[in-house]
Amino acid sequence: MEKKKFYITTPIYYPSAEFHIGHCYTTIIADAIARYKRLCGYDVFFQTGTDEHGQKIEKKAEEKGVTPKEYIDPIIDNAKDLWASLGISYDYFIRTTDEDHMRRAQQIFKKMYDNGDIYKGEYKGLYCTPCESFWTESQLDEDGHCPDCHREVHEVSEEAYFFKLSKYQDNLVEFYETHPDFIQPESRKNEMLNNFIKPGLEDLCVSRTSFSWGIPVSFDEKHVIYVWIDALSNYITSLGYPEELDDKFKRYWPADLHLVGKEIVRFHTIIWPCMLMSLGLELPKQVFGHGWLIINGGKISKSLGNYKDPREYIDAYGVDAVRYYALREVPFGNDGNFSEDLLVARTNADLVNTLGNLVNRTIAMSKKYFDSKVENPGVTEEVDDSIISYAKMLPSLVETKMNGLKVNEALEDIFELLKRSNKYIDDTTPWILAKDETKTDRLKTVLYNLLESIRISAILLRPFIPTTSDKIFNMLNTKNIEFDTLDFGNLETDITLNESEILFQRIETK
Ligand code: ME8
Repeated sequence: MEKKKFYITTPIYYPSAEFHIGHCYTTIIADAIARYKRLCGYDVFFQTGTDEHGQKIEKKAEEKGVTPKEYIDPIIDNAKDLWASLGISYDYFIRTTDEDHMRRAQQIFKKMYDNGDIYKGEYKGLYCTPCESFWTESQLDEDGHCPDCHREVHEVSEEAYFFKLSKYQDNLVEFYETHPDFIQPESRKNEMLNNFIKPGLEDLCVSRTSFSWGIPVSFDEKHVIYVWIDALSNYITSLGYPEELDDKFKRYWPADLHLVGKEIVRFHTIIWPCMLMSLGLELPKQVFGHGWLIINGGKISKSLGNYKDPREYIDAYGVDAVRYYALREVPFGNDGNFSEDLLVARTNADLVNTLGNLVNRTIAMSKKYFDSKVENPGVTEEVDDSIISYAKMLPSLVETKMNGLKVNEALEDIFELLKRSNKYIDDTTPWILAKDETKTDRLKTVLYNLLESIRISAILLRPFIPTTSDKIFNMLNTKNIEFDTLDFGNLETDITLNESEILFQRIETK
C-alpha cells in the first residue's frame, strides 16, 4: 500500500541576525511532529528555510558595508549548524535566493498578473521596515507605531503593483466556514475574521521600487516583488511549482500543516490562501499559530537582542533537555516564559528524577538480581495492572494528542507511565522480593514489567528526545523499537541488558 503523505513547514526565517530560542521553538515542534508522523508510517516532507530578501536585510548589509548575500550567507551556515545540533530532521531547506525559487516566484507573480489579479497603481501608506509590513492608520498602536514591534513606521509613496485581495474576500470567508479546522487554535480564526476580514480586505501592495534587494518583477524590472509574496511562494516553489507539476508538487501539495508564530498567522490565512485561489490551487489543510516565548515580559527577538545563542544551552544541558523544554513547558498555542531557571527545573524534575532515575534503578536491579538477563515467568499480581493497562492505552492517547497538536499533553501522558512505573517500584518493593527465594519468579516479572514500560515510553519519546531514546534502546539491547512493536509484552526475553549509562545529570542550582 502506498504511504500517506504529510507535508509540514516552519516559517522561513529572516536571516537578519542570528537565530534565537524562539526560532528553535517552532522548529523543534515541527521536527517532533514530522518525526512522529514518520514513525506512524507517513511519507513526510518537512521543510524549513530562510526568507532572504527585503529592505531590512538590505539595510543591515549596508550598515556593515557588505553585499546582502555576504551578510546573510554566514548567518545561514550558522542556522544550519544550529539545526544540526538540535537534531532537526528537515527534508528540505529552502533559501529564497535559490535560483529555482526566484525563477518560480517570478512565474507565480506573472500568473497572478495574467489572471487579472495584479494591477498597477500608486502606493501611499505606512511601512514598518523591521516587520516588512504595511499598515493603515487605524491599525497602528496608541503611539502611532507598528502594532507588532511598536517601532516607527514611515510613509511611502510610489508606483506599485497591487494584488486584488478584495476580490477573494467572500471566497475566503466561505473557505473558513467550510473548513473549520483550517486555522488553529480557534481563537486565532476569530481574530482574523474580526480584525482583518470583516472590516473589508484592501488590495495589497505587492511590489516596491524604492530598494532593489528582491526578486525583480519579470515584466517590469524596476519593481521587486514584495517580500511576503516572495516568501509565501516558498511553500510551493520548493515542490517545483509551476514548472514540474507531475512530481513533488502533485505528491505533497496541499501542505498538511503550516506551523507559524501567532504574529504571522494573518499572512498565512489571508494573503496566502488568496494567492493560491488566484493560482487555482488547493489551499493548505491547516495553519497553526503558536504563541511566543517571552523573556522578562517581552518577546524574545532579534531586533531587541535579548537572547543567548541556543547552543549555549545545548552545550550546558544537552540537546534533549532543550528539546524537551521547548516541547513540554508551554501549552501549545499559548505564550510562555522562557528562562534558564525554568529549563533547569524542568530537566531536573522530569528528565533526571522521573525518567533517568527509573531507567537507572531498573537496569541496576536487573544487573544485581539476574546478571542483566531479561526473563518473564508470568507471575502476575493485581498491582501490575497500574502500569500494564495504562501502557496499553498510551499509544492511542498520544495519537489523539498529537493529532490535535497538543504536543505538551502528549509528553505529559508519556511521563504518566514513567511516574506510574516509579510508583510501581515502591509498591512492589523488589529489594524485599529479592530476599525471599520463593519470590524469584515474581521478581523477574516485576522487572520485566518495568523494562517493558521503559521500552514503550522510549518508543513514544523518540520523536521528542531521539538521542535519549536511542540510549535507552541500547541499554535495553532490544530490537523492538518501532511503533508496530508498541504492544505490551514485545520486549524480548532472551536478551541481556547492556551497561547502564547516566541519561541526564542533575543540574545543580544556586
Ligand atoms: O516572520 N517565540 O521571519 P522571522 C516563539 N520571514 N516563536 C518565535 C519567537 C518567539 N519569541 N520569535 C520568533 C518571518 N519565533 C518571515 C516568515 S514565512 C513565509 C515568512 C518564530 O525570522 C515564530 O515561528 O521573523 C515566528 O513566526 C517566526 O519565528 C518569525 O520568524
